[in-house]
Amino acid sequence: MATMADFRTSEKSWWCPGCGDFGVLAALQKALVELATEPENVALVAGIGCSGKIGNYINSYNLHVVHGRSLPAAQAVKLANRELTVLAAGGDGDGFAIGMGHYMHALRRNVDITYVVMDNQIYGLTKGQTSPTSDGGFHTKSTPNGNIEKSVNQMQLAIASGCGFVANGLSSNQKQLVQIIKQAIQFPGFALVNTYSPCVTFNKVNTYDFYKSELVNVDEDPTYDRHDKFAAMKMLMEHNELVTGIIYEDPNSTRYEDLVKGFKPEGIVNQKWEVDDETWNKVLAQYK
Ligand SMILES: Cc1ncc(C[n+]2csc(CCOP(=O)(O)OP(=O)(O)O)c2C)c(N)n1
Ligand code: SF4
Ligand SMILES: [Mg+2]
Repeated sequence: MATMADFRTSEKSWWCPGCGDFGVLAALQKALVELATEPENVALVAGIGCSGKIGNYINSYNLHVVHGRSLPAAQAVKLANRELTVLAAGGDGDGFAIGMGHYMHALRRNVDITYVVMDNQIYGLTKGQTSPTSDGGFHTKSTPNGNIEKSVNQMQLAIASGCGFVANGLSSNQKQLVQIIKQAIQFPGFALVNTYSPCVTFNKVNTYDFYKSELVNVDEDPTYDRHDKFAAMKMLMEHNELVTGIIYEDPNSTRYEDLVKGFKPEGIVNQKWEVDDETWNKVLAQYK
């Protein structure tokens, strides 16, 4: 059985000391170990950003794609080989600025992948610009007079768009984040694991201390019903998305894969071709 060491690489880390992404990486590796997953059965598709470098540090299949395109690539990988555990990962800019169009449609499509977002409410890699999840009034190089745009509420958006698993973790709360990621991977359909993953270099407002004092943990509330969509939306709206835990889970999720007529249970890579040479050559001839 694979250990934590099996999921590590020898790549030197790019991340600043104290970056929240270290915690997300460790939780992801631990979740994969605890689920008895082997590195050769995992495919991680990462976008561009400090967060997108996570794929360099996990020993698995790793696709580092163009900015904002982790979701289309990850869905394609899953449809081609459904035996793989497919993860997509990236930052708030990657997912909710340039990648927003793909986010919306992946949510409602419900292919069985897990999307791990490292939300630091800023563009870290490009040295500190306002992102779609930055708070109003936030001062950065790109908004020197304070952010005047409203922020994206990615978890409410996910629920409203039909996503069946919506969770949020804090990168420093390993115990909770490992549990969340494990359940997300086991969920039959698209699972959003948002994380607050502080950028210690460029965001001096949304710090570890800020999140620790502001976050409400639904996992600690025995009266909270994660299957109640209205309660989930209310919770997120009331607390301005500063909520951790498994916020919404659809007990009746049906995967995209299960609805495609004629879609075979085994991945394309393991299917036998049922086309004879003559037919195949005729098809090819059309493209000459
Ligand atoms: C098409 C394209 N546009 C812009 C960029 C520049 N760029 C690289 S990363 C990034 C934003 C990163 O922010 P985020 O996704 O929040 O990741 P973080 O670095 O904060 O983890 C931008 C705008 C790019 N690489 N490609
Ligand atoms: S710049 Fe921010 S997000 Fe990027 S590695 Fe450093 S602390 Fe992390
Ligand atoms: Mg960011």
